[in-house]
Amino acid sequence: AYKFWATQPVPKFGEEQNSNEPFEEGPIKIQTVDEISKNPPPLIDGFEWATLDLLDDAQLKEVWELLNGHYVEDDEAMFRFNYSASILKWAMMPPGWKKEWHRGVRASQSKKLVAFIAAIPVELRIRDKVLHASEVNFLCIHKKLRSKRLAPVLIKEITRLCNLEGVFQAIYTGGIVLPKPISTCRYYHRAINWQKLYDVGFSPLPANSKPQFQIRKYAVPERTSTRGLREMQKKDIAAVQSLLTRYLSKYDMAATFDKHEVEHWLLHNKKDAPEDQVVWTYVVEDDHKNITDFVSFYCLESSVINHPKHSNIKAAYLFYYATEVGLTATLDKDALKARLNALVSDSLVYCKQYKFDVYNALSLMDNGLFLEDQKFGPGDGQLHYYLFNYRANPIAGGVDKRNRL
Ligand code: YNC
Ligand code: MG
Repeated sequence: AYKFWATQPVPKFGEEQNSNEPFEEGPIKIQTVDEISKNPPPLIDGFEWATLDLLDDAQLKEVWELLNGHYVEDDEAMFRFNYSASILKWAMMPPGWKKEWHRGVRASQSKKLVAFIAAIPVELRIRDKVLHASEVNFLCIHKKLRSKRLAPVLIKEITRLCNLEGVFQAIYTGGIVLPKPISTCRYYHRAINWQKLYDVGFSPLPANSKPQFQIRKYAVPERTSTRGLREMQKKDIAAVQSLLTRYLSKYDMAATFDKHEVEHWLLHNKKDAPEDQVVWTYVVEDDHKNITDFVSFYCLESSVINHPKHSNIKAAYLFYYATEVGLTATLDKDALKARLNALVSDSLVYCKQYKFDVYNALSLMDNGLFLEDQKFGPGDGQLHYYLFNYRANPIAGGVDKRNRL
């Protein structure tokens, strides 16, 4: 098994397990840029490599079409992620993005896009070391070209393109088990429009319950409760960057964010195109005009496959948050739990106002402190986190990492 992955610089199952002592962390294979091939690996006859220019709306649309028809589905093929064009730009074009890292395969004759893979730069801290790494995502092969060993070729090509830029480590996530997860999270879901989620087969009706009980259970308050809560603005970027950086420092693994990245990931939206909003961020400003907390979520719809009444589920994904309450010299866990519950509960009010059907979150960061209280329930989906070319001790809970895929 794992014919391809056995050839790659990733840990194998069963390795490092004869000792409970933590081991020294670091790269598995050391290379330099001049050892890297200047040419892509060969493709089977009839196909050719292409770099996709996402600034060109026509090419962005081609990527959107491929993903819309062929990207990640649930096990029962009822739902498929439906990334909007604006979320694709947001996810693939953060500060430092490279056109070369948006790589596709076209049919040589028709020029139709049939496969894709993307990477973005990320400064990734693992315990006390910061890696100049990439994050690989949006690996997708047209359904008619599956099981032909094209995925390993795409992975080798994105590796080469990262290596050519001096990047030799990567992080990626997936629902499938590969050698070898550094951490595993579970998806949690908080119904907002329970009736619709029930109609499409996403939410079950528990035995002994009735639809009206479920609808009542998931009712959301009309108004938020945290004093000083307001939409994040440009003037908040420095304060939010400082707060986020201090908050993330308590986790074993987290991306590091400079001010440009904070602006991109939390304040991406264009005022003139509210319908394209991808991320919502709210800050708490105290009486002295200090930013003491923030919470954010992003929008990712899923297509409902073959349903007579509904074609889309509008899902909000809990994204980054931070609070000064979690940063006191002696941590008051009850106070932190109360504060995070208040922030997430208020973000749920906004999710409802913006007509989201469901609020999703992962079992990472401090989410264990509020998931149950906020009526998030565990889903079937797991998300495994992987590092490429870096040996690291397992990370228990509290991985930062965007709640995605
Ligand atoms: C996967 N998701 O195990 P072995 S997540 C990694 N991630 O290899 P074939 C995967 N590897 O087991 P198919 C993978 N899925 O023999 C499969 N594989 O060693 C491995 N689905 O290739 C698999 N998107 O071409 C096996 O398979 C080999 O035709 C089989 O294509 C797979 O974006 C896929 O779920 C997933 O479009 C493309 O099923 C296709 O089935 C598809 O015969 C729907 O491939 C969409 C979907 C995946 C979402 C994601 C993260 C990708 C990470 C890739 C690894 C990056 C490594 C770091 C590189 C940069 C390094 C630097 C620096
Ligand atoms: Mg294939």
